[in-house]
Amino acid sequence: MREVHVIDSHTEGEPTRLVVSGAPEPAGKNIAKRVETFQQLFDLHYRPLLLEPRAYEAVVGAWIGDPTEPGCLHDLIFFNPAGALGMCGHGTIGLMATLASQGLAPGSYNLNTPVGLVEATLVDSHTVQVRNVPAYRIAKAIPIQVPDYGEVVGDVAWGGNTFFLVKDSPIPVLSQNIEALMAFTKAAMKAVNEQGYPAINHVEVFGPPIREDADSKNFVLCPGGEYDRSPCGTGTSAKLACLAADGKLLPGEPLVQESIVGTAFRAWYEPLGDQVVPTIEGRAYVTGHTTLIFDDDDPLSEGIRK
Ligand code: PYC
Repeated sequence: MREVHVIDSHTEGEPTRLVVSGAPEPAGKNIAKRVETFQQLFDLHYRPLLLEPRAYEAVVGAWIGDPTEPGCLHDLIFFNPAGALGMCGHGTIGLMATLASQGLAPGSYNLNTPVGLVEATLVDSHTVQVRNVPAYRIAKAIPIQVPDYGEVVGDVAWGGNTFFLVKDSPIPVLSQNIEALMAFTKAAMKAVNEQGYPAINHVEVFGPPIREDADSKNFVLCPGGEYDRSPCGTGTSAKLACLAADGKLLPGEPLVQESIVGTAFRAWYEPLGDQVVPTIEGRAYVTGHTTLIFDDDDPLSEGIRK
């Protein structure tokens, strides 16, 4: 029997599961090597932590280890049921709030992720600002033919993961439309991957906000086939890059991005040549300390595979 200890949190509604002990360490002398080892361990040791019956597919996992870069608090690998992620904004906020609950003092800390260093500032025990890796637009207003929906136009941008940001959603971005938004964004993901952009692993659509303090409401489809309950930190970073490239948002000007469940991130950017350095602010709360049990006799110890 194996036991894995995790601490769960949610960031503006989106869950993060931090692995505390019981899973083998992804060894490596740098973060790229660690990701290679992680991919070998993923199917047996990390994927089951996110699947039913021990979790559900919206959960994002976080592994932390000793830093292989000087000046960093930790090496950090995020993963969802499809594999390792480049970066995860809500997950970084969840991680920092979890570490705060374990005694980490307010302040700024560097974290070494597979896509570069990010700086996370613990403002108080729940509020975290993440200064992300530089974000940039890759392509503007590309037309994609989406079966059953027709032509859809969107930007392609990097914000720590690669996003297709759809301009006019054929489905209104409202919580009562989640099923229809799932169907549309899955079709758009398949179409955009097949029509020249295989690296895109998130699709983001926008609509008018419902909250009075927000500028926009979004819905984000993630690689595991689930949607982000938070406004998505890397997706908000990709959006900042597009707004900056279009001259629609000035450096330092705040953007309040509402999520599909009505929570929000505040975000702004600093210019860096033709890229931007985004900062995302949100709140996270610890929801549980759990010991997951993997009984040798359990036919579902690897989780329910779809
Ligand atoms: O907040 O960057 C994010 C994120 C990516 C996938 C789920 N959340």
